[in-house]
Amino acid sequence: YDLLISDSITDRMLGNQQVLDALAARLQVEVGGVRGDGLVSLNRTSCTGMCDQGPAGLVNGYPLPRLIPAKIAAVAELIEKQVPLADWPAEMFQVDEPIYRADLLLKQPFSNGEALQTAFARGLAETLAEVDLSHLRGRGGAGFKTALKWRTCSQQTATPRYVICNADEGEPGTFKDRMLLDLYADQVFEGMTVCAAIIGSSHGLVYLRAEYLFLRDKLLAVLQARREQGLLGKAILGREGFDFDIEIRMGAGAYICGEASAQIESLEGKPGIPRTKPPNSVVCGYQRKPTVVDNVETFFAATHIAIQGGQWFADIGTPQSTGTKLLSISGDCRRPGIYEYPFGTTVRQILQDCGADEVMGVQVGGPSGTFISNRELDRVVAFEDLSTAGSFMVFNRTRNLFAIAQNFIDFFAHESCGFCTPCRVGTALLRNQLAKIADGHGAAEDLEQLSALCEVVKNNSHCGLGESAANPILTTLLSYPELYLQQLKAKE
Ligand code: FMN
Repeated sequence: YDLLISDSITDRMLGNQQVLDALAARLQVEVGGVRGDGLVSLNRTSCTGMCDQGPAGLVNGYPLPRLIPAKIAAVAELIEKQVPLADWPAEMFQVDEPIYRADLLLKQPFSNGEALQTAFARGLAETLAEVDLSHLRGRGGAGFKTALKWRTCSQQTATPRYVICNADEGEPGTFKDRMLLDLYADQVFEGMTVCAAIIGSSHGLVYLRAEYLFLRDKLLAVLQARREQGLLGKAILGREGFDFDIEIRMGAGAYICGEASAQIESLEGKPGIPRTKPPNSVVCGYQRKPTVVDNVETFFAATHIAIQGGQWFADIGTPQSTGTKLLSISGDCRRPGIYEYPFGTTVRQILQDCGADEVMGVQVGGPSGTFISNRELDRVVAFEDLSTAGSFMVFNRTRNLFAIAQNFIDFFAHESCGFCTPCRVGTALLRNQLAKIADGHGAAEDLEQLSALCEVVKNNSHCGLGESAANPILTTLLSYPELYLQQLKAKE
C-alpha cells in the first residue's frame, strides 16, 4: 500500500501532520519510508486536489478525503489486514463536489449533442466567429484568446491536428476541473468536439492528473456512451467525413506537466520539460503537428458559447475579462468548495459568500498567483487585476505568513523540472534564504539578497514555473513588509 498525504498549506492548516503521525504510529512506518516487511509506504505529496475536504491523501492513487481520526484508524486496520483496495468501503473514497454558487455556465440546461448540432447548423466558420465575439480567454492561467488559438491552428497546412484537454490541475488549491470532469464531463468533451470540427482534428487527448485516477473509469464510460450516441467516432451526428475520438492519458504527478509544451512532451512519452518557443503548440505541438491545448473549463465554456452565441457570454464580466470564472475556495472559511462568479467580482464579496472572518490575506491563483492583504479586499477577480486559474485560499489572522510563503516556495523547489539553472538552483536558494529569515537568523542584507534572488529567478527562467516561483515572496513582501522587517529584528 502506497500512502501519500497531501502537504499543501490548507491540508497543513487542517492538521495533516497529525494524520501523518497517527498513520506512522499505527502502521509502524516512518514518514518518508517503507515498512520493513514492505507492506506499506508513507509519504507527503503536493496538493491532491481535495483542499475543500482535507486533510486528504491517496492510497495507491485513490482518494482519501477528510482523514479524521476514525477514518485514519479504519485505513490502518484495512492495511494491517491486507484487505484489497477493491474491498474497502466505497465511502472511504467518496469525493464530494460542493457547488455553492452557479452563476451562468454551471446552471445552463444542456442535452448531449446540442452544441454540436447548433455549431453545424450555424456553420463552423460562424461558430468560430461566435467564440471570437465572446472574447473567451483561456481558463488555465495565461488567459490567451481561445478563438485566436483555434483559428491559427485551423490555418496550418500540416495534418493531422490534435485537440488536448489540459486536466493536469496541479496548482495547489485548485479543484474546479475535478468537479467539471466529475459532474459535467459531457459538456467538456462536447467543447473538445466542437473545437475538433473547427480546426479539422480527428484525435483528442485528455491529460488527466495522476491524483484524479478515480475519475478515469467514469470518464471512459461517458466517452463510450457518446460513441454510442453518435457524438464521437466515425460520422459524428451522421456527418460523413467528421471522425473524431478522445482518449484519456494519465499524468504521473508532476506539476510541470500542466505547462502545455511539457504536457505534449509527456504525452509523447518523454520527460516533462517545457519546449523552447517559438514555435508554439498551435503550429508545432503533439507529434510536431498543429495542436490546441486548452483547459477543462475553457472547453466547458466553449460548449455553451456554441449553443448561446458569443454576445450572451460577452455581456457578462468586464470588457477585458468576459464571462464567469470558477473558483476553488479553501482554507479559513465555513463553506469551502466551488463558486462561479462573473469576472469583476470583489474579493470582499467572495469572502462574505464563503463565510470567511478575520481575514489576514488571500492567495489568489495558487502559489504562482498573488497574495493580497486584508487592506486590498476591493480588488477584483479579472485578468486585468487578480488573474487566476481558479485557486482561492483564505487565511485568517491566526496564520503565520512565513509558513504560507515557505510552503509555496518548497513546492516550487520540489516541482522545478531541473532543466534550467535559474529555476533549479534559484528555487532551492529562495527556499533556504526564506527559511533563514523565517527562523529569525536573517539580517537586513539577507532581505536584500532575497529580493535580488527573486528577480533573477523570475527574469531568467525557461518557463512559467520559474517565472512565477518567486511570487509567494514578492507578493507577501509587498503586502506585509513589516512582518519581514520584524522577523529581522527578532534576531537582533
Ligand atoms: N493549464 C491548465 O489548464 N492546467 C494546469 O494544470 C496547468 N499547469 C501549468 C503549470 C505551469 C508550471 C505552467 C507554466 C502553466 C500551466 N498551465 C496549466 C497553463 C498551460 O501552459 C496553458 O497555458 C493552458 O493549458 C492553455 O489552455 P487555456 O488557453 O484554455 O488556458
